[in-house]
Amino acid sequence: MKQSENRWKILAVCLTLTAVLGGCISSEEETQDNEKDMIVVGFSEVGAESDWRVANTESMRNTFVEEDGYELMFEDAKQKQDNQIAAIRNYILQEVDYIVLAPIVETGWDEVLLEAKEAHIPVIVVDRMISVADESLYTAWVGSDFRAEGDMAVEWLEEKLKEQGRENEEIQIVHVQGTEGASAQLGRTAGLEAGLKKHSNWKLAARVMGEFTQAKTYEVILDLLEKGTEMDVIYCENDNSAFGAIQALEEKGVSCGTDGDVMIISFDATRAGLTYCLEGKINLDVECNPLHGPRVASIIAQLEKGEVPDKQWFVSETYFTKENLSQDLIDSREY
Ligand code: GYE
Repeated sequence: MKQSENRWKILAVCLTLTAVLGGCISSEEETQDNEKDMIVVGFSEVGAESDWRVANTESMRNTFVEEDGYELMFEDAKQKQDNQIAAIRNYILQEVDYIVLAPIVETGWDEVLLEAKEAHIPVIVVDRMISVADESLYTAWVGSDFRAEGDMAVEWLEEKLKEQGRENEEIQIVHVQGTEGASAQLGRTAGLEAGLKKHSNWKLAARVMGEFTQAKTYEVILDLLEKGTEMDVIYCENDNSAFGAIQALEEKGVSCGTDGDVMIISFDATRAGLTYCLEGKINLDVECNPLHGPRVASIIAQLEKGEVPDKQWFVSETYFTKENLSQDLIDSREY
């Protein structure tokens, strides 16, 4: 090979190497830039106790996707506050950009949220509320007005009993409570309490813990039926509780719903709940919207722009009975 040819070959190799290395460096820079641009969200979810919860988790997972510039870290707390506290501490260590907390109960958050505040990580609370001495420990909250939901149910019952000419009759109410200390339990319970206070003929036949699950409610209602507890109404604090109550009633041959002996009041209005409602097994299903993903994303978008989001954002809701439902409506709903 001639010397000049050799020189060209060496030059060509050098140029190729430079291009490849240059490419490597620039793609590494790009990756770093991408990582920098990604918004990292650490979400601590309550668990998977109900259809509502599953829809809530899906809403978060579908919103905080890579294509939209998010990295989502997800922890299922399996109904234990200690797990949520550990998850938050982990998110702080990982230096996430935002912490999203769906708290199991309202109290017990001050210490860990102070740690998040000291790490300058905004905390967005979803669904249930928190009760903290210093409101600056969280940036914003979005969820439902659970007391208003309870009031809606009570107003409906008042009207229904009037319509049936039973407004002065003694009405035996079984109250199935959700997870103790959760806002959804506290608000819905407060609504019923007010109804019981207002109507001296409304009697609390029993108050039992259903923990927002079908299995637990089935168990406690079965037990009440076996004891011979009288019941005209079962006030279930969510759809899955209503499913458990209906399961127990059916097993014992007690009819319920629009043409039955026991009225079923429920909350959530998930597709499964509304299907029971359309079938006439649930008399009333008060809506509780779990689709918080896009709402949290819009709070984050505001924060990214340096804006101050509203401290509290109540989602507006309605209620369903067999009369205002159709299969088309159920099919058109997202959860
Ligand atoms: O009603 C229930 C879920 O906090 C609003 O939690 C939520 C409640 C919902 O397990 O189904």
